[in-house]
Amino acid sequence: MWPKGNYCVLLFLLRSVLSEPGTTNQVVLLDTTTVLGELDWKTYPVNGWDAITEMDEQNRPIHTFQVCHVMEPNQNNWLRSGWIRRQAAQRLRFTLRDCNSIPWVSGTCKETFNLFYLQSEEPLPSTTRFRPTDYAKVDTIAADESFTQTDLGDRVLRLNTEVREVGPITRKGFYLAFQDVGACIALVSVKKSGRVSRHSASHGLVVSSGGERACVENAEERDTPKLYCGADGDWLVPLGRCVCSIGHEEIDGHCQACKPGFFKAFAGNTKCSKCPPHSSSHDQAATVCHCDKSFYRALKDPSTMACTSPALVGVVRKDWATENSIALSWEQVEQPPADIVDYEVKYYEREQEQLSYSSTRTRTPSVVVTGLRPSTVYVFHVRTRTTAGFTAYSPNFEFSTAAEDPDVADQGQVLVVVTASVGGFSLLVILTLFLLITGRCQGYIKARMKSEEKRRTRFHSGHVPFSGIKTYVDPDTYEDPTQAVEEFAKEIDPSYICIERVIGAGEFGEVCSGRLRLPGRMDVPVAIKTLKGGYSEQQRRDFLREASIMGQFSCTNIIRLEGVVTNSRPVMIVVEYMENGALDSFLRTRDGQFTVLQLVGMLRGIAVGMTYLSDMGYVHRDLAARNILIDKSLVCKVSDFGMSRVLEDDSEAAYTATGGKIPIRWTAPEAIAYGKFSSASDVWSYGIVMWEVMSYGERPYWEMSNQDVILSIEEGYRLPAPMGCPVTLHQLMLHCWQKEAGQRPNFTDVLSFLDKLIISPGSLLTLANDAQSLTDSSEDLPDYPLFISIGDWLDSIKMSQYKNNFLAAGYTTLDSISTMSVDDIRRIGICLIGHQRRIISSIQSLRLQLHHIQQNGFQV
Ligand code: ACK
Repeated sequence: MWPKGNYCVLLFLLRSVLSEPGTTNQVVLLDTTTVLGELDWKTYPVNGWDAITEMDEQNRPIHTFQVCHVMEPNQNNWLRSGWIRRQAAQRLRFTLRDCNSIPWVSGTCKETFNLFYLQSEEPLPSTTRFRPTDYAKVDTIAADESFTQTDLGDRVLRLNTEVREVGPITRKGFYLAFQDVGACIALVSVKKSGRVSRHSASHGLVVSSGGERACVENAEERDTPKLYCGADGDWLVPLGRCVCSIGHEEIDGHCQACKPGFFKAFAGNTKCSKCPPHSSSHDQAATVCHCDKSFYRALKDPSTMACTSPALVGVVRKDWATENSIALSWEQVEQPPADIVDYEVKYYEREQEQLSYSSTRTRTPSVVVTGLRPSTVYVFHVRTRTTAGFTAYSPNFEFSTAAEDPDVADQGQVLVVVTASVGGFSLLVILTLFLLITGRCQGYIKARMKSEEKRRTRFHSGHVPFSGIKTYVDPDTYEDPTQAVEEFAKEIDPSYICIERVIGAGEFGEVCSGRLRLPGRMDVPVAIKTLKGGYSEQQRRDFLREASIMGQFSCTNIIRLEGVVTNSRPVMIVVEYMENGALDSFLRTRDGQFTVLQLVGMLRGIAVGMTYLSDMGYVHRDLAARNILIDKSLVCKVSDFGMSRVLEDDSEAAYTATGGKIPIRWTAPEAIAYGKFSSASDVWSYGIVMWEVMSYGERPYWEMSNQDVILSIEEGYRLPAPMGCPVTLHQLMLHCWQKEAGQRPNFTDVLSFLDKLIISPGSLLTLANDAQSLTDSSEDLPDYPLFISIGDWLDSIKMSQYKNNFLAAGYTTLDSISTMSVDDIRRIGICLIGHQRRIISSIQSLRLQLHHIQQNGFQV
């Protein structure tokens, strides 16, 4: 139970309402304000959610359920409803306390909860065991608005309303289950809405006369009927809507012409945009801004793009090509209007039609582009960066790579053959996939580069061209950061983005899921990060900074940027959608459900992404499982780039003595002490991510304080192997946690080590010795004063139900349990693997703390 007045409580009121067909009457089926007895709701574990009766603002009693375990990490508390007869839709109303308003819970507090359901023909017998895996996820629910204590202090219930459709329900009824993973939520009611009622939505911009409906002047009809839920929980079906035509924007229900100096190139509910630099519009209702004299825009450039001074580049020639690379050169301009800084070469596979492109920079008018596919036509275009800005792109030039040379054995193929003989078919498939994936991260595979180089010498001895490996360009080096966004991120017309639902909350605004519908392309599921209103210019820059970083990367294990919306409100960053969300919470809800090989596969993906980043010269600084996203095929991708400089967004980041904000548990000692961030410090963090993955999302160093973590690391302690972790993986972790940065492996080493493990999975069979594996050279534990009892300890880790198991087996003191192994834990009758894991982790933490106390004395 938490101190009164410090947290919001969770109020739960079940009120079921049925909409009668064709009417707006609602029939109250169940109202907890009138129910005196217990509701048929169950909690798992028993001490997760509490049933409590509260008074509402009119002093009426409400049966409530409460949960707010925001101080402890790794929450997994379930609340299951009674059996609900089948209906069409469920409506949820709740309040959600924001984590920012609870300062000491950084890292543990969440702002979402998960909604699940289970279908059945009839209510399940009361003896049925609750198994989370039986339940299908409906959604992660996040608040549109979160409230602080002050908001709640006035006793007026301010509510968020969320509507979710459950199903399709094919059985007679279902249960709802609410999974709390560490939030402070107040659910106030759940309603059932039974029927779909059809309304024709009048969406503004509509005139009616004699029953006829039409769009206002300069508006046009969009016949994309879309199902959405109205505020009363019923389904509304708009029959069409009107949007302002090109050159017009909506003002007070009318479509008015864009003013001179502004333009609007697409029909839609967006505002007219200011003309891009070096262009202007002199008339009203401009659909495009024309380039000023002596400035040009390439034919295919979008109308949102600035006009630039004339292209400085003439013809681009192909000097030579191998199966994986193409060498290009072009004429240096004789009299550039400003000093040339460098050239940018953009390229993509012709068949891909610019779905994704890569780019590279060179200071000389030549380049060797590597990492290409054999017998493939690529489209290249080049532009020059001068001290006065970029020129326009050259026209497109198409060149093909050479056909594959059958004499030169491909290393990847050799590897696959070896794998097939070693590990059988499934491993072959896994490895082949890995190799394919790896091959798609252009410009970084060292092995390929070597054989590539050999061939290059054969074709072109004596010439030492620019390497062609992309390097990361820090957006902060741009005088005008908007230029970096323009350069690295595609502007998307907001009418192509269909936002479907809120999936979470970021530092700058909500994160939503939706679809990107580019004309002539298949729909792409996307995640949309929004910048909430009222932002300052600095916040807008910080927000978009992430896009200008992400847009430079092209690797299967790095989250892909689809584009940005900067010319209208809200400002958005659109990225690929990752069905399973953040890796840490995903693993926490799937405790013990993957094979070691699957976990290693996840780690390998992260290592591929990090190898790519380090080869690009990019240091992440905040590598942690919470910043890895995982998709439905369990492919892991590195994300969260915006905060590589300032870690304001990361709830784990703490202020250091030097004023920086650092996620202590994940950060290498030299980075904490002197701010010395490097790829080697990223490798340290990678070791921590390995530990998080192998322990299914356990919190590194458990409940130790940041200060104790720093001291323990300084004294040479390292995290012990998680339960069930192969000893080889723990050794790799320890290698990543070498005190001297120079002695740590680099990401290429990590990757090849993991590959070796995958090729010979036998090496994964030897498990580290569970509770005994502290990595210092320590010795027998001394006699400790007993600070707390076994009961207190079990309460603190929410395992109170096992008190009797410990006592009956003779474990009465803390030091008596400190040497227990997982076998001991099983022997005293603790069978659930998640519980064994939690207890063993805590014992390891205790050992670490006890040892620390032995060395430093006990400080109150
Ligand atoms: O664990 P989650 O569901 O995964 O909750 C967080 C939330 O948004 C706030 O960051 C989710 N999220 C962020 N980016 C994506 C993405 N590209 N695809 C799917 N979910 C995402 C994240």
